[in-house]
Formats: sequence, structure tokens, C-alpha cells
Amino acid sequence: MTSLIILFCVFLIIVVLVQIGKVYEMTSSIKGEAATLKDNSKWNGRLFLAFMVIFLGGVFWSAYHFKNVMMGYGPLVAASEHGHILDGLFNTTLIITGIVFVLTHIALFWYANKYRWKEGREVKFIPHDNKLEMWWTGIPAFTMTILVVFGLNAWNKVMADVKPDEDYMEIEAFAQQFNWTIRFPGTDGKIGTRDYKLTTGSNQLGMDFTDPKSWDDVIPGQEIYLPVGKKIRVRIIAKDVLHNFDLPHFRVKMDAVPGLPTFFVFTPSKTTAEFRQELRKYPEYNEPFDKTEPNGPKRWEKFDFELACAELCGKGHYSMRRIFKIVSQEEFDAWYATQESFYLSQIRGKEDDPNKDKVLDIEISQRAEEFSTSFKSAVESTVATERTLTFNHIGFETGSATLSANSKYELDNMVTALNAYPSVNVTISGHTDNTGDAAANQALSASRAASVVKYLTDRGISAGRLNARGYGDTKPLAPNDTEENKAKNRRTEFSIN
Ligand SMILES: [Cu+2]
Repeated sequence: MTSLIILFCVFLIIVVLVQIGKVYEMTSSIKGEAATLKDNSKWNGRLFLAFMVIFLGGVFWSAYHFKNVMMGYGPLVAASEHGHILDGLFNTTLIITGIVFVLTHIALFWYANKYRWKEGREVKFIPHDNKLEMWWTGIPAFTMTILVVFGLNAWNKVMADVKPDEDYMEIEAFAQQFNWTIRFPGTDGKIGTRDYKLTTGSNQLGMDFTDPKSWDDVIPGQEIYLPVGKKIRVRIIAKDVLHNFDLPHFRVKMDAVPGLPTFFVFTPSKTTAEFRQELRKYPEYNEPFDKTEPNGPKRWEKFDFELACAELCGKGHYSMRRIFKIVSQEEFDAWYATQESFYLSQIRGKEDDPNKDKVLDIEISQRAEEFSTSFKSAVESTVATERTLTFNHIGFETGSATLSANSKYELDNMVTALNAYPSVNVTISGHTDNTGDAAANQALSASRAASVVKYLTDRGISAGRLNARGYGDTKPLAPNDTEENKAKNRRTEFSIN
């Protein structure tokens, strides 16, 4: 219905215009053609001048009116160290092109009025003029050279890569339809290698878990923290189509191209909290964040730096938004300490773990620490049950008393602990589940305990401090009714005497 009315209105307007045209034709035929032309020409000239004033006035008014929503002006100053270089370049370009813009528009409309049609005025035809050519080629060429020199200088500063001996942190931004995966290097400071051929459902980045550098890599959740004042190198990768890594407040913007890793180096110079305090000075940021809650938090209180994808990469493009929190180094360290290694928390020990049979260096040191802490508390405890501990990381070959190769790490920790407490004597006890013959289980558990004792004495622990016992299936920790419980019951323990 609405469209019918609109169509009807358009039709009516056309009819009115045609009628006005007819009236005009009639009046001009009465007045005479020359007089009409002179009249028209005068009005055209005046309208040109009026348009020039309104147009240029509008240009300046809108620039002033919207200055607070433009990058680089009002509240939106750059929050990175290189940001002012780009803002400065933008301003230089804006001022130079702005002057040219204003002058050419004044000239355009001024001359359109000045040389309007007049009776007897003749047009001068200039087929070629070397002097004029020189001017209008020379001036733009000179201006462009200045802009290009400024631009190149800014480009070299902004796009410079880190030097190898510089203090910086590298993170990886991996784009896919439709999210960013941000990877941090872990405690070694290095991001592990990746290979797209290794991509699986649980390993979206194609991280190579045979590379020790990838073991401690961290993939944080929605909120990304970065320390203020620290040089950050972002390695930018795309999985599927073109994306664009855009942190507008830091003047960071770089294409993420499939098959062609790019990078951007920047140093955040303002924390989120500092930036919020700056926004607070502007009335528009003191309006409620949620208009339906007039007494709720203000806009400046809810402000956060955002990562966007600045490439129209598909219909879910808008959902590639992430929050970046810029904090002090101490706050960053505290946040970082809460982040879990992706490999150790998601992949380790699962189906697609390529290191299933290996004990990793980080696990060795972690287990050593855990062992010494629990050994110490067992020694110090006066409660009998607390003085007995299970070896969590030793194993035997099926049905035999031969220790598995990886048991040595746990037993070496035991050697260290026994050397640290020379007056402590321990009893090693073997336990099995109830599968099979009880007598055989008893014999197996005894010989397994004996193998542990032998390992320890071979490493210099005096045999007099060690006792080996086999309990077979007589001391289960849980009823032998599920596979899980049975596994719990098959164990080797030690008790502080
Ligand atoms: Cu995208």
C-alpha cells in the first residue's frame, strides 16, 4: 500500500513539473528569448555562489560537529606509541588536500558566476599553453611528493619489524569464519610451529604438538589481556578467506591472508582504565550505557578496546569482535598465571596426543615439585593414613614386575626425597585388583614392590631403610566392580615408617 502511495506521489510530482515547464515556456515566449536567457544566466550565477557558501559552510560545520567521533580527535586519541605518527600523517594530508579542496571549489563556483553568459561576451579558445601546463602539473606533483615522502617515512616507522635483541612479546592472531583465535607463547616466550595439515576438530590451529615450543602455548577465552608499554608483535594468519586484524584505537590494521602470514608491531601506551578516565571528560560518554537503565553504568565505564575483522569476510563477519584489556605488567602477569596451556589441558593424554608415550620436560619438573611437597607433608604428618602415599606415575609391564621406562622419573624423585630426609625409612607395598588367582596376585604385588626397592637401592639408598611388601588384592581402595575402580586398586604405595 505504502509503495502504491509513493508511486502515486512521484507521478503527481512529475505532472506538476511538466505543468511548470509549460507555464515557463509560455512566459518566455511572451518576454522574448534574449531577455529570458539573460535572466536565467543571472540567476544561475547567483545560485552557484549561494551553493558555494552553503556547501563549504556545511563542510566545515560537519567536520566540527563530528570531530569527537573521528579517530585522532576529541576522545579518540591513539592508544599506541605509533598511533600519533599515523594521526599526524592523516592530518597533514587532510590539511593539504583541504586547502586545495576549498580553493578549487571557490574557483569553480566563482568563475561559473563571473563568466556567465552575457550579450556580446566572446569565448576565448586556448588550444595549448605551456606555462599553464607547467603550473598545473608542477603544483600537484610537488604536493604529492611531499605527501609521499611523509607517507614513506611514516610507513617505515610504523611497519618496522622487531629487532632480534629487542624486548617484545609475540602473539598469534588466527582468523577464520567467524572468529579470532589468539595464541600466547607460554612461559618459554615462543609460539610453537603449526602446519595446516595437522588441523583437526580439537586442534583448529593445526598446532604441531611434537614441537616442545607448543606445549605451553595458551589460547585465552573471550578477553585478551596485554601489558601496557610492552612491544607486541602480532603474527596474523587466516585459515579460509581474507580477514583483517583491526584494533582501531591502537591504529593497528593488517590483512589476514590465507597462505601468507603477515604481522604488525605495536606498543599499547594507555591502559583501559586510563582511556576510560579520558573518555569521562566528554559529555557523550557520561550518558547511560544502556538507555533503558538511566541510572546504570555510564558509557565511559563500559568502554573497552575492541578487535574487529575489518574485511567483509562473510555473513557472520560482525561476530569476529573480541575485547582487548590493556593492563599493568603486574595485572597481566596475574591474568597470565591463570591461563592453562592448551596442549596440557585439551590434548595431553587424549586420542590425538602425539607424545602419549613420552614424559615431557615440563611434566618432569611439575611432578618433581608435587612429589617433594607431598613427601614432605607425609613425613610431617602424625596421622597414620596421611603417611601413606601412592606413586602416581609408575607402571609395570602387563603381568610382570618389570618397571616401565617412564617410571624412572617418579622413582628418581623418591631417591631425591629419601636423600633429603636421611632418617626416614619407608615401606613399599604392591597392590592388585581381584582379577585372576589370589596367590598369583599376591606374588606379583610382592615382586613389584621388590623391583621398586631394587631401583632405589641401585641408586644408592641403603637397603636397611626400605621394606617391600606384597598385599595382592587384600587391601582394595574401592570395590572391584568397575574398570575404573580396579585401576585405582592396582597401585604401588609407600608409607613413612
Ligand atoms: Cu573476518
